[in-house]
This record gives sequence, structure tokens and C-alpha cells, in this order.
Amino acid sequence: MAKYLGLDLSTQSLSAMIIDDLSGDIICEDSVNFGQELPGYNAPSGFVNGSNEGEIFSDPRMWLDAANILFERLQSKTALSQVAAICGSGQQHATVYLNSKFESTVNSLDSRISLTENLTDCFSRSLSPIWMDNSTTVECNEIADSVGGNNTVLDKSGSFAIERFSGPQIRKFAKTDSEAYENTSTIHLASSFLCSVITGENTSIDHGDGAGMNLMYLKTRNWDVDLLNATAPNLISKLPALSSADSKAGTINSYFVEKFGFNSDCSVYVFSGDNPNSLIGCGGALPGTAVISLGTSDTFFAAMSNPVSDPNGFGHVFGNPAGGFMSLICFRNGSLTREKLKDKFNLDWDAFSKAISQTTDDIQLPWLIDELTPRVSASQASIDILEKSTDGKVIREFIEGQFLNMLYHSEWMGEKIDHVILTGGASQNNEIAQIIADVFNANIDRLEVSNSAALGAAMRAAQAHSETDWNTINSKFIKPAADKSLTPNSYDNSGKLELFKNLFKAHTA
Ligand code: XUL
Repeated sequence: MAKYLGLDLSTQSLSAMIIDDLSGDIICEDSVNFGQELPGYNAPSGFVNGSNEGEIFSDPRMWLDAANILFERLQSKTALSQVAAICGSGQQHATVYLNSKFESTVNSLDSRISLTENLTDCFSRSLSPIWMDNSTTVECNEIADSVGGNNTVLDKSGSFAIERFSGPQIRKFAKTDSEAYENTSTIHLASSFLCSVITGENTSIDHGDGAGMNLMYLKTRNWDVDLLNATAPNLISKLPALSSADSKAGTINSYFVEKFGFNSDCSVYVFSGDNPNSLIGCGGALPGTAVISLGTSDTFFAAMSNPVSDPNGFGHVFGNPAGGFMSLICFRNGSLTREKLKDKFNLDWDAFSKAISQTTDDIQLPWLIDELTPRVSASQASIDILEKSTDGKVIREFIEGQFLNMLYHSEWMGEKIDHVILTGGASQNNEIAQIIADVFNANIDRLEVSNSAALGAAMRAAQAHSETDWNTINSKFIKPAADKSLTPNSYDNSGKLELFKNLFKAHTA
């Protein structure tokens, strides 16, 4: 029997989950909310705005302070000496800039003082730009121009040059503060930074999080020399190595043994991004299953066998921690659009559900607000249709449109999806879930666990440490709610998809 710890460093909190691989149970969970528990950082939601338009930062010392609080709490709940291995997850794209003192300091931490007190002199940039920062449009264009266009960036890295991705962020830093950039010895991602602190040495970036940098050549999973050169001078010397997510990063730093009672043999596996970890924690490790998260925006992610990119560049491709690749596709017309539909007819959610359970032959283009996938502005025609409509069945037409758009814009992956795991607020709505089952012609499951990134990290620790196959790990830890499974009704999904494509073509003609 062994226990495994999964960490999740997200925008607003640092969370932990300890699982038991014999019983398949979660035996301990905790979370430190940055805004509430570390108010001295003046970051109520975990981030601060920069002085320039679009800049958003987090303080990595806040993350370290949260780690001290979190481990102390975990120690009071369970014997950390029983943890056999640790793995972790970080918000994607965030970069941490460290000077030459980091490597020796992190390796000889003084357990009488906090992590921040130990490491405070090791940052060459005090704040980390995070995934919400969209201030790097100029740098994205420069990188794309320098390698021969955005299609080359897409072809190489799996995504167009994207403002929040680490490469454009690094370029902006190198341009605006070249001295601090030169004083930077190592640039970590949030995930590899935390992993380095936990092991006491500079650890690798995994292929899952590495692919969110616009710097990794997807097909070989190595740093891409052209992208590195287009991004910043001498960048290769500042980046950790890349490695697969099941690689061992090391054993636990003695700081955590002395201070929190971990066993000095405790293994640490390379951390990854929160989306790759969530793929695992939702049971999507293997191709054929997609995870659809219904939130303010809707997100679709799924394991992929091959490193194909979305030819339109709407979706992203990351490494799948279980091997191979994964897609991540964001749709802005998610719950905001569903709320607009509900509000137009002054319905409560029960009446909304009733309205979408009636079938209809028509469908609508769902873009009531500007969309990312595809990149289109809010459709005035769709807004007018909704405005003029007096029959609530139009709600169903829009919801079908949302998921036909998702089906259409995930076709590039070339994977047959026959199983969908639904998460997020709206996933509890049975009628929405049934429409997804019908449109994707797939069975639907909904999970009991909400922190899928921490669970995914813990499952990765268990899988790598015990060298068990993913089907066995999934059968232990992925627990669909027994009464929440759905199967598709008879529905002409290829006919509806054709209809959607024609509407879309007419809209963009
Ligand atoms: C993915 C992305 C976000 C962050 C959130 O590209 O930017 O999902 O990973 O933590």
C-alpha cells in the first residue's frame, strides 16, 4: 500500500490531495487561498495588474508562502512519512525568473525558516507574468515574422504565437529589461519551479507544459532552435531540459523531510500544467475519451495519438502526461451565452431545461459574444434571431449550435470520441448533457471529484511510481457518479453537422 501526493498551483490557490492506491480513496485534501490567507501580497484573486495594459502578474514568493502553510496543515492531518511519491500541476504558461544563486540555495534550504525567506534573493524578476496576461501582441508578431509566419509557429509548436504563452512573455521581458534578463540563469514554468523547490534541484519541464511555451518542436519534443532564436538571446542556456512527464525528477528536498516529516526516499516526478493534469484526473489519459468542461467559457480537451495541429490555429496541442499528445480548445460562448438565452425568456434553470428537451430541426450559430473558436465576432444575425424569437425552442437550437461548433472544431484531431467526461458548473444539467451525448454520439459520465488537476497529479505519481498501466489507475481513481451516466438518443448527428457547416460557410462567406 502506498500514498501519493498531488499538488496544484493554480491562479487563486495552492491545493494538495493525497490518495491511497490500495483503496483508491482520497485520504486527505487541503487548499491555501492566496487572496484570503496571504493578504499581504495584495492579490485578492492571486494576481495583480501591471502598469501597462493587459499585464497580469503573480508573486512567486506568495506561492512559496502558501506551500509552507499547506505542508504544515497536511502534516497535522496525516503522516507525510507514508507518502511514497509526489507529483504536481501548475497554471500553464506562467514564467519564473531565477538568478545564479537559485541552484545552490534551493539545494541547501534552512528548515528553520520559510521557503520565501530562504529563496528571496534568488529571483531576477520579482513577479511572474501569468496566463491571464495578454500584453504581448507585438512580441507574438515579431516571433511569427522572424520564423516565416504564424503557420510556421503553429506547425512547429502546435499553436500560433499566443500572447499568454511563455515564449512571447520571455521575449517581452528580454526587450524591456535586458539587464535583468541577462542576470537570469534559469527560466522555469510555475510547474517546474515548484518541482525544483520540492526536489532541491533544477528539474525539467515536461512535454505537456513545455508545449504551452511556443518554444518546443512538437514532433520531436525538443526545444526548437528557430523559435528560441526568434524569442530571446541565449535562451537555450536559461531553459531547463525537457522530459516526458513520467520521468523521475529526484527525491524530496531535505527541507521537507526535516520540517514536515516526509521520508527522505519520497520520489518526485516531473510536474506538468494544470490542463494536462486535469486530462489525467478526469479519466481522459487514453484516446477515445474527451473531457468537456462547461464554465464561463467551455473547454474541450482530449488525448491524441498523433501530433497534428489545428490547421486554423484555434486549438492548442500539448503533450499528454500519459504519452502522446492532447488538444485544448476554448470556446468563449459557454455559460455566458446559456445565461443570455435563459434571460431572454425570463426562465429559471428548470424551465430552461424543459425548453431544451424539446427537439427541433433547426440549429443556430451560437455566437452571442465574440468567439475564439472559430475567431469570429458576435454574430448580429444570431443576436437578431434570438431577439425576435417568441418560441423558447430557439434555446435548444442555440445549445445544439454550441456543441455542433465544438464537434466541428475538434474534427482536426482525427480522433473518434465515444466517451465524454463532463465537468464544470453546467455539467450537472441533464438536458445539456443529453444534447452533448447526442451531438457527439458518445456516452457521458460526470465525476465526483472537483479538483481534477491535483487528482491527476497524484494519479501520475501513483502510475509512475508503481509502473502500473493507465487502465488500472483509471479504474481505481476515476469514479463517475453512478446515477449520472447518459447514452446517446437517436439523433442525426452527421446531418446536423452538415447543416452546421453550411450555416457556418454562409456566415463567413
Ligand atoms: C491554458 C490556460 C489556462 C491556464 C489556467 O492555455 O491558459 O487554462 O492553464 O490555469
